Amino acid sequence: MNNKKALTSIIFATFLAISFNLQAHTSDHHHNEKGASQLSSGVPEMHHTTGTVTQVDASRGQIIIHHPPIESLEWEEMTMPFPIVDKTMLNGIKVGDKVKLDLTMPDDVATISKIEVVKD
Ligand SMILES: [Cu+2]
Repeated sequence: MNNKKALTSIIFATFLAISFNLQAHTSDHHHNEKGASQLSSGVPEMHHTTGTVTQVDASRGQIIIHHPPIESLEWEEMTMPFPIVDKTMLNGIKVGDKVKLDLTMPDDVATISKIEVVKD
C-alpha cells in the first residue's frame, strides 16, 4: 500500500467533511428568513453579539467564532465561520479571545463590520 496516497485520501476526506459541515450550517441560517425581513428602508440591518474565537487566519480573512444566541436574528448558540468586511481587522485577534461583533447582512450573510476584543 502506498502510504502517501493513503494519507492524501484521509486529508481529502477530512476536508470534504469540514466543507459539508460549514455548508449545512450556512443553509441553516438561510432557512431562517425572520432576521432578514426586518430590513427597513435606507438603514442597513445591523446585529450585535459577543463570542469566543475558535479559529483565525488573518492573512486569508477567515474567522470562526462560537457565539451565544442572537435574538435579533433568532439564531441559536453555535460555532460558525464569519466573512469579514476588512480582513486587516483580524490582525492581533487570537484563538480564545472574547470578542464583540457588529454584523451586517449583505445577501443575508452575517458579515463582520466591526470586531473588538473584550477583556473579562
Ligand atoms: Cu451562527
